[in-house]
Amino acid sequence: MSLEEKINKIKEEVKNFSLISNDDLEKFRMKFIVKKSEMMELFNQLKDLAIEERKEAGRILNEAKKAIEDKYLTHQETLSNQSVDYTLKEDITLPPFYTNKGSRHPISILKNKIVEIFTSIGFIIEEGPEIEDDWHNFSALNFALNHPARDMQDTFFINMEDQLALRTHTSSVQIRTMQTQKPPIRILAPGRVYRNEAVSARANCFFHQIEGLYIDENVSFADLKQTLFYFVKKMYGEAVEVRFRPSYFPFTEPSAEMDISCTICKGKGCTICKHTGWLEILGCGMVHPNVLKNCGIDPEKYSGFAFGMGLERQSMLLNEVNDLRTFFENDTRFLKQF
Ligand code: 2NL
Repeated sequence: MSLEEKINKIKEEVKNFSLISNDDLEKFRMKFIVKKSEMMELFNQLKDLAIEERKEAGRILNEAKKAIEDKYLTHQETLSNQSVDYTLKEDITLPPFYTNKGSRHPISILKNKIVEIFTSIGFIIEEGPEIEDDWHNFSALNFALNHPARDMQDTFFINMEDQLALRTHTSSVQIRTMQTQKPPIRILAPGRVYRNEAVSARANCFFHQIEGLYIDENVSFADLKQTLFYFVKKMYGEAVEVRFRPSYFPFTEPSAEMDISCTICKGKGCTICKHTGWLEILGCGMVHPNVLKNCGIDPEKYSGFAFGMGLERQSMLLNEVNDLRTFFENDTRFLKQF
């Protein structure tokens, strides 16, 4: 085949090559444009021709090369314009549809922080049923038979025959854990609890608690204090001060309430701390020997500490919320501030 015939053959191929996609464009480039392509190889053959033929053949070859490049560039441009459609179909001057983005509930935020601090020092999360029997909620915890918390006025009973009630604290979770696990036990029990109370700015018929329990050999009140010191410093900052006041719970002996220096006025006195400089944040104590016995743990061998705190109270102090009911109304104008 003469050079001229070869060129004509290529011209025919170029003409019939359909360039629909970017893929086609690349195949076209490989076949006709790159240095090693069939087309470009023809330029090497010019040197085999006689001088007078070489001039004419060179002209035809360059013409073909130009046509190839033109076809390539034209289709490249068309294809690149096709890939994105910039024409506006909507009226962009209209206001957008309003959407309400969800956010974490302030009680969940606080719970997650507390869980994070205690799990980082080896406590494990435990959960249990919200409907409890009398034994797990009261008897095992050393409540006297005539204790007022057992009254209908204070507790929501569901079934009087079986003495089933909505749990009034998450202590029942710890009772269940002590019955089924051997010490050492280090657990944290977060959850919702229920009390038969008139709803007001300071009280609700349900709220959220986190209780903690640590049982092992030789656990002392010093361990209790150090663990809770660690917790409040992580939670409220290194500068926070702590004090313990003697208290009473049926399930701990001795019992104490723990205060921190007021986070708002730094202990100087303000309306939040009622000018005392202190905020009460939790109750605690050494687990009563009767409670250990009730759960099958030998109080001669083991001892432990426990603590409990209400989340709504702490969240109110931290965020200067003055009505507890706002936590349960699910008004997004309130919730999205956290
Ligand atoms: C408070 C006080 C407290 C406990 C909870 C507890 C649990 C078991 C045994 C002994 Cl199984 N104690 N829990 C102990 C002391 C205080 O809560 O003011 N809560 C809101």
